[in-house]
Amino acid sequence: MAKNLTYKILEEHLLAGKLEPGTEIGIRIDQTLTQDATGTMAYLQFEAMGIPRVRTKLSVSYIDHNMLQAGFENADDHRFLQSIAAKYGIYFSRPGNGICHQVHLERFGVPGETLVGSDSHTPTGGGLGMIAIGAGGLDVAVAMGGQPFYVIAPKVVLVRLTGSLPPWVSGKDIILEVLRRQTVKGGLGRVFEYGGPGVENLSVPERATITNMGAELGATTSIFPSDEQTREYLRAQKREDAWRPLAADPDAEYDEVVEIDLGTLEPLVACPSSPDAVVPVRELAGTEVSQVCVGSCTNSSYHDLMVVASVLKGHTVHPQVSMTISPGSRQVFTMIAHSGALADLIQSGARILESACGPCIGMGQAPPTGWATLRTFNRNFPGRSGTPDDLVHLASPEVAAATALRGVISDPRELGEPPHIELPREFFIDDSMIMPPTEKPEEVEIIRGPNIAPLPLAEPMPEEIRGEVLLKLGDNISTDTILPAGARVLPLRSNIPAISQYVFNYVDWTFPQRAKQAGVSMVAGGANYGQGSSREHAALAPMYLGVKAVFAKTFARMHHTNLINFGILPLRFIDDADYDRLNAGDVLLIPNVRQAIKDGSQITVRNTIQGYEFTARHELTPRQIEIVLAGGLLNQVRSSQS
Ligand code: MIC
Ligand code: SF4
Repeated sequence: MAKNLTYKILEEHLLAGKLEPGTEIGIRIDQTLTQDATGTMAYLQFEAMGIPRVRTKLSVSYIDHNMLQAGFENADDHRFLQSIAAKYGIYFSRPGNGICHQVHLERFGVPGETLVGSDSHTPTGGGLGMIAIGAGGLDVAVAMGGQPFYVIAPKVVLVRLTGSLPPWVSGKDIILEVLRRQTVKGGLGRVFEYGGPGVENLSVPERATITNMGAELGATTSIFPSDEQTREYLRAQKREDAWRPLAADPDAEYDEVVEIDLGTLEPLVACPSSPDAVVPVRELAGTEVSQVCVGSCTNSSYHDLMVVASVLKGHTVHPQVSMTISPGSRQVFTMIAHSGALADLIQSGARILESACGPCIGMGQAPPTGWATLRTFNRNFPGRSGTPDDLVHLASPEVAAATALRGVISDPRELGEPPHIELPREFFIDDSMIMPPTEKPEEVEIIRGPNIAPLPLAEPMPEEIRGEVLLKLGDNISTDTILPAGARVLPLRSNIPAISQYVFNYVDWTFPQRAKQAGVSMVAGGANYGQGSSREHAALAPMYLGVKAVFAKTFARMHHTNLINFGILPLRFIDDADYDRLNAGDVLLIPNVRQAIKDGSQITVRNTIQGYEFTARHELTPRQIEIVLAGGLLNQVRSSQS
C-alpha cells in the first residue's frame, strides 16, 4: 500500500504496538534534546533510573531559557546540567550558543530520524524531514535510557501547498493560515504532513517556522519531505552526509487533506490572546504598539533577521516603540555581524538581546500595561509576556519590521519592493560552544547547588478519591495558566516545593494554600485542557499540592501524558451537561477507583454536595493504567527494575 512519509518513518522505528491511528505505539528514539527549564527535572529523573550512560544515537542538553541570572538559581542549574551532560554521555550546548530548536536544526537534525525533546517546539526538526515530538522531561529521560517512546499513532493530515508566496508573505503566514482554519484544538491526535508542488519553493528555515508553530495546533508533530532544499541546507551547514531523500509515495493515503494556494496568502497576525485568533494584518493596520520583538525558535533564522535589518537600514525605530532582537543561534548572530546587518539593527535603535528565548518566555521585556505588543513568536497565551492582561500579537518578521518603523501595526506590502535575501551557500560553522561528553565519566562529579531539591514522588493511587473541586475553568487552558513561566518562576524549575506556590497564580493566587489545606483535591476544565508547553511541572506541582484527578472535556496530548506520568488521573466529561452542572467547591467521590480504572473506561463519580452521580471516561492505555496505579512513571520504572 502506498504510504505517507509519517508512517514510513514510524514504521522504521516501530518497537511496540500496531500502526493504526488511535492505538498506542512504542517507537525507537534516535535523538533527544532538553533545555534548561525542563532539563534539570529530566536529568534528575534520568539519574534516579540508575542508567550509567544515555543509549540514544545522540542526546543534547541546551541552555537557552533560564538566562536571566537575577539570583543564584539559574546559574546553579547550568552548572548541574553541564556536569550531568559530561558524565552521562550528552552533548552540552553552552549558554550563548542559541535556542535549542534553532541550533538542533543547524547542527544535529537528520532526515528520517526520530527526535524527542522536553520542549513542545521540538517539531521544528520536522522542517528537515524528522519525526520530532515534544514530551515531558520524564518521557525524554526514559527515551535517553533506550526505552521506547510511547505515543498514540496519529491520523495524518496532508497540507497540500500549491503556487508560491507573494512578496512580503512568508512561512509564518502559512502556519498562521493553518491555525486560522484548524484552530488550537485542530491538531489533536494528528500529524501535519506538508506536500504538493508548493513545497519545493520553501527553504528549510521557512519549513522549520511552519513545523515549529504546528505545536500551536496541538498536533503530535509536523513534517516536510527531505528534498533538494533539505540537501542544500545541509550542504551549507557542511553536513550533506546526513541527507537522504524522503517523501510520501505518490499515491499515499491521508486521513484528511487541507489545500493552500500560497499565491492567495497575505500577511496575517494572531490577535490577543490565542495563536488561532488570526486575521489579515490590514484589518488591524493602524493599531498602536509599544513594543516589537523579533526572535524565538519560530522566527530567528539568518533569513528572518536579514529581512528585518534590510527594512530598518537607515531608519530609526518609531519613538513610541521599544524593539528587541534575539538571534536564534550563535551562528545567526555571527553571520548578521559579519554581513553588517547587525550594525544596521543597532543603528536603528533596536535593542540587541542575547541568543536565547528571552521575551518569548517572559524572561525580561514584559510590555507596559494596556499597550499592544507585536512579536514574531509562537504563543500569546494570557500573561505569558510577564504583564497581566497583556495584548500580544503574533506575526512574521516582515510585519514586525514594518510595524517597528511606523509605531502602528502595518502591512509590509506598503513598503514597496521587498528585500531579496539569498540563503547563504555556506553558513558560519563553529561548534566550539558545544561540549562533547567526557571519555572518563567516573571522574565527573555532579555539581548540585542549593536550588536543586530532591525529586518528589507521588503515592500509589488510593482505593478511593474524595476531594474538593478547587477550580472550574473554561476551554483552552494553557500550561502557562496552570503553572506560569517568566523571570520570577522559571528559576524554581528544579525545586518543586518552591515552584508549587505559583500553581494557577494568574487565576487564583490562593490555590496552593487551599490545595494544601484540602489535602486531596481536584480541578475541572473545558476543552483542550493543558494546551501549549511540554512542562511537566504543570502536573508535578499540582501533584505535590495533592491534586489527584483532573476533569476536562478534552485534554492536550502532552499534558494528558504528564498527568499520568505523575499519578494524577485525567478524566473526560462524557456529557457536556455534567461539566455545566459541576461547581467549584463540590466534593467528588470516586469509590473503588483502582478497580474501576482497570474494569473499563467508564468511571462513576458521585457529587456529594449536589447529590447526583455522573459517568466520566478515562482514556488510559493498559500501560498507562499501570503507571497511574503505581503513582507515576518513575515509581513504575523503579519497581520494574527491582
Ligand atoms: C514554552 O515555549 O512554553 C517553553 C518554555 O519552551 C516550554 C517548555 C518549558 O515550559 O520549559 C515548551 O514549549 O515546552
Ligand atoms: Fe524558547 Fe519561546 Fe521557543 Fe519556548 S517557544 S523554546 S520559550 S523560544
